[in-house]
Amino acid sequence: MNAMNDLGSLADLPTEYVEALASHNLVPLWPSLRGVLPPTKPRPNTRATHWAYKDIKPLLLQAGELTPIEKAERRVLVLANPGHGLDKMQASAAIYLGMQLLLPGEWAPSHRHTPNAVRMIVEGEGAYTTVDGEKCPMSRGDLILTPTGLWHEHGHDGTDPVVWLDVLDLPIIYYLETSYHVNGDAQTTVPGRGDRIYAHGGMAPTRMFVRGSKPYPMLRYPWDQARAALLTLSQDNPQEPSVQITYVNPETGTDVENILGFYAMMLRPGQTLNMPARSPACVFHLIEGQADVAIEAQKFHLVEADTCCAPGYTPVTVTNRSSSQPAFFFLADEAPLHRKLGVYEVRA
Ligand code: GTQ
Repeated sequence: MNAMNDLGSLADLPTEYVEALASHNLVPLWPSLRGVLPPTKPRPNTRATHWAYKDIKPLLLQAGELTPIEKAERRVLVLANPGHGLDKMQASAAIYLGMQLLLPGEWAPSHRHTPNAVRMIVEGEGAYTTVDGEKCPMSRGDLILTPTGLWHEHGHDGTDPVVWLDVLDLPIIYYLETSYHVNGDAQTTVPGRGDRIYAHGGMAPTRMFVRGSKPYPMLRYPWDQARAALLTLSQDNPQEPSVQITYVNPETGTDVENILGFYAMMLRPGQTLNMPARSPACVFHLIEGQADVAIEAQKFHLVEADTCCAPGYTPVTVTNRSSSQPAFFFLADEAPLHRKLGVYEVRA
């Protein structure tokens, strides 16, 4: 016999008893036991959700007219998952997504905070982020890190609006009651760029006695190099269905940040890829091409600059709608966190 017996509910108990418990800050477990430990798999609040760039962009440009940068510090529209409630500003349990606009001549002042962030550049040229004194130019598809505790500010010397996708681990840092920021003065730019030093695969600078003095030696991952790596990977492994790279720390080979993982994925022309159910929630942002993302009963039609998210423990099928051109995604997930916590799972 399966031991899935019905458990008692709160209504089974005398009101005076429940009130007596509450007056001593006590709660009976059994009415909530199945809720906190559901059978066989979690019941995520995270819902499969699609944010179309064509819907975001006009509203973001309107924010540029309505709210000067001085009144916003960061002019961002948050991509909020309705399953968590929009006010929670969460895409998933651990992932925050925001679309940020910087207009020519604007400056988003220097600050640092405990959550880790990355930027995926969506549109526009001429902006830069200065991280830990390193001035990182922003171009479409580039990935720029602002890891925990590092000073960062955004500026724009170009002529057209620049938009990027912010991905932060803010929800989990906030939940842990460890989220705060510090404002600072404009940074002095220091010479030397990690993306130049580590531009040649498999070669890291030799330092006398100590390797790698910086915990985050590379802050900018240019899209042209990621794209070229994917095309080579595809050509050299024609039988391999998954064409994906992980953004790694070039000194250690580990994920670039501690909590969220970041990847670029290519689908060959016409390809359909079945991704197994895994415990982490995952975000898909289409950099180039046109693709469908099917998550359980939902099927999203993505065009360039669109973003969607899938809850964990859910298989996802991605299809390149073009029969002649590859499609390129940027992915973000919670895998590093799940691995560190020992809860990472793949279900065949
Ligand atoms: O650009 O530093 O979307 O601090 C949220 C918080 C962006 C940023 C966000 C931030 C930033």
